[in-house]
Amino acid sequence: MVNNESDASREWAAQAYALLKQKQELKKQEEQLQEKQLQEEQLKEKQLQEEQLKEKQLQEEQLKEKQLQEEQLKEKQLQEEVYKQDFSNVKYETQAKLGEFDDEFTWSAMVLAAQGKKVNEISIDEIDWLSKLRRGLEETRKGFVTELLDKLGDDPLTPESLDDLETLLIRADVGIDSTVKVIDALRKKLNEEVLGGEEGMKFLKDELRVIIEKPIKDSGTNILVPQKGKLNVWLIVGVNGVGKTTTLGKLAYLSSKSNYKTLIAAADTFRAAAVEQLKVWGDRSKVDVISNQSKNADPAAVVFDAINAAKKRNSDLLLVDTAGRLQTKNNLMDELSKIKRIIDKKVPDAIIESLLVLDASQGQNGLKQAKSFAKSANLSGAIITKLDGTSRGGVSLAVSAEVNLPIRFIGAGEGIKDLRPFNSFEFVEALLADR
Ligand SMILES: Nc1nc2c(ncn2[C@@H]2O[C@H](COP(=O)(O)OP(=O)(O)OP(=O)(O)O)[C@@H](O)[C@H]2O)c(=O)[nH]1
Ligand SMILES: [Mg+2]
Repeated sequence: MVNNESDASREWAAQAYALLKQKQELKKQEEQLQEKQLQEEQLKEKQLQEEQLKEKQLQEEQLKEKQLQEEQLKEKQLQEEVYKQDFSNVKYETQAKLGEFDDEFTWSAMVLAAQGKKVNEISIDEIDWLSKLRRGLEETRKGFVTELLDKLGDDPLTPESLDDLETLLIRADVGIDSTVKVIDALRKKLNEEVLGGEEGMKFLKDELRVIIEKPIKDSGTNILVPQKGKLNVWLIVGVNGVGKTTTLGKLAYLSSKSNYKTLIAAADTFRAAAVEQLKVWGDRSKVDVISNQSKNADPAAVVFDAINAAKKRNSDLLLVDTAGRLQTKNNLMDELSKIKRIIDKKVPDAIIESLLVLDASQGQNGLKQAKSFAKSANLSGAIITKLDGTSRGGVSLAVSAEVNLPIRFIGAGEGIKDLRPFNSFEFVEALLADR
């Protein structure tokens, strides 16, 4: 082989090698590019899948939300229906009739006589109410007094019968505080003297009365009535369904019948049928209702309008119906304080009463509501409703003892006259009526 030739071949081989190397490099680059593209595609695919998943989840959530809304709407419609039925059926005849000369009449007359009423001062209305109250508290009595009387009999009280009494009082929702107070007082009395069954019962009644009277005495006002010469504003508050609107209707009747110029503010703008329900009560008691029919009306704005109307008409009493349920409990309290601010601003010398309505049939639950409202709503009194047909009338005592709220009115029925100013003597007598 000549040198020249071999030089040329080396040159050729070197070129070939360089070319091959270049090719290999290119291929490698191409492969890397492909790899990169693949990765990018996979990433895109993944992102797409994730987006689709999210979209799907969102759709599902929206569907759920919609179903929930539909259910809520249905529930609301159903409730409105029930309400409509409720208040179209309410008995509102205002003429009480004289019933039979029976046990009920005798008992009612005796209760009135015990309070110093003369024979010619007794009215059919009073007898009617007392009979209703006694009948209403029958269920509470059944689980409590009847058993108590069986246990006590006519024998003198013993420490053991006090233990029984303690259990019975707690079972009747009287509450721990009041029960302990009563039992302690009885125990102390027993240490001093022998107490027969009858005396024991009298002492028990006295003690229950002391408990229930304490917040009333502390308030300095025996019976709550509008003060003449000023605008009195009574806010009717409480959780949903306890009987606020019904109670307000009965109050409107009581007050207009007692010649107070009365006006109603429909500040429950949360529930659609609330205004309509109030207007029915307004018609019955011949009291005007100030309302704002527009959707999402502001309760404070309704109160604003109502105060203007009350000032113009020189009203004595403005009764304000409020919502029992808002989206949250805080909203409810905020709304109440907003209403109060409006009143303070517009009529600084108005006399404001915040009256908590409690459904007696809710027992200890009602007591819890009272405690939580009392903390945030600056209450001045309580109204106990639905004392008819519940076995938990004893809760009235717990409200007095544990929340220190004066009970101002009690309701025992759905009729317009089934609400009266609270009278502790009559209440305790009715609670322990079998003796
Ligand atoms: N048996 C009985 N039923 C009552 C009494 N007070 C109210 N009710 C009934 O309780 C139900 C609810 O009463 P409302 O006055 O609408 O209650 P509310 O607190 O205004 O309810 P919301 O506005 O939904 O918060 C109605 O069916 C009333 O007739 C009562 O003293 N006795
Ligand atoms: Mg209402």
